[in-house]
Amino acid sequence: MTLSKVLIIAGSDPSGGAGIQTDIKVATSLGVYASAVITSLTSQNTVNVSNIYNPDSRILDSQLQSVLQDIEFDVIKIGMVGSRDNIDVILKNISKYCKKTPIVVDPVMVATSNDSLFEYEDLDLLKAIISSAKIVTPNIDEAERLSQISINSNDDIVLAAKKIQEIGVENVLIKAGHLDQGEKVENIFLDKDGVVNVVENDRLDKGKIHGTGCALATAIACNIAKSNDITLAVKGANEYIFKNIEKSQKVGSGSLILTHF
Ligand code: PXL
Repeated sequence: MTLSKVLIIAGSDPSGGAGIQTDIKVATSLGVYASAVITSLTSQNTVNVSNIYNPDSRILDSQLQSVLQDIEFDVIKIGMVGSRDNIDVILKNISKYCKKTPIVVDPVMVATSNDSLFEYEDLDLLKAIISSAKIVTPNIDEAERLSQISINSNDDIVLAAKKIQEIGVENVLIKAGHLDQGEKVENIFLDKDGVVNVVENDRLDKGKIHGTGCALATAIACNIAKSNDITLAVKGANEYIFKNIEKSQKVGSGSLILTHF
């Protein structure tokens, strides 16, 4: 059997609930080989983010060159980018080494704890990465920033998804978990043919869970690596996260985390 391989480009969450640590757990539990290049080092736990350190982007550049010159990836997942210089470096390496590789972008802006992980003045550069992606997976706040549409209803979500698609990305999944408190969580998936799908699951009353956005985007990436059917990839990833939310645990005094087992 051929081995599917994902390159994860994301920030580090040393508590292990989000970021690159979670991404590797998701890929491993889905049977996909994970390489991982770190954009940013956060100091955080399940309560908050207390510090962010972005290493010199030349380190990111040389790490990306090292892995991309050697390994042919089936898919790339991009999460927290860290800095403007990092975005430039990511764009340069993608256009040099992986023009045809499907890319999943989770446009990380704010942590579960509400701490900021992104400088909004870099939005235009982030859009340049999104324009080359197969799918982008914003939550409601990120979708509002990317579309400049204020979202108060499911109709607004569809409008925002269409506006985000105009950036150039093929597919848009807007995670609607926080929009209302109905019995179902209804995520809106706009595919490249303009079809709007509702990807739903029962709402679980678990409280705050850290890292679900990172895990969902990585699960989508892994499913793309294995089959390349984007709709099945999104639905399968949604189910994976739902099952893991049911089993979520407390490891510290703040948010719950997904264990992936
Ligand atoms: O869930 C967003 C996210 C992404 N990347 C890193 C994070 C977080 C949230 O805390 O720490 C590194």
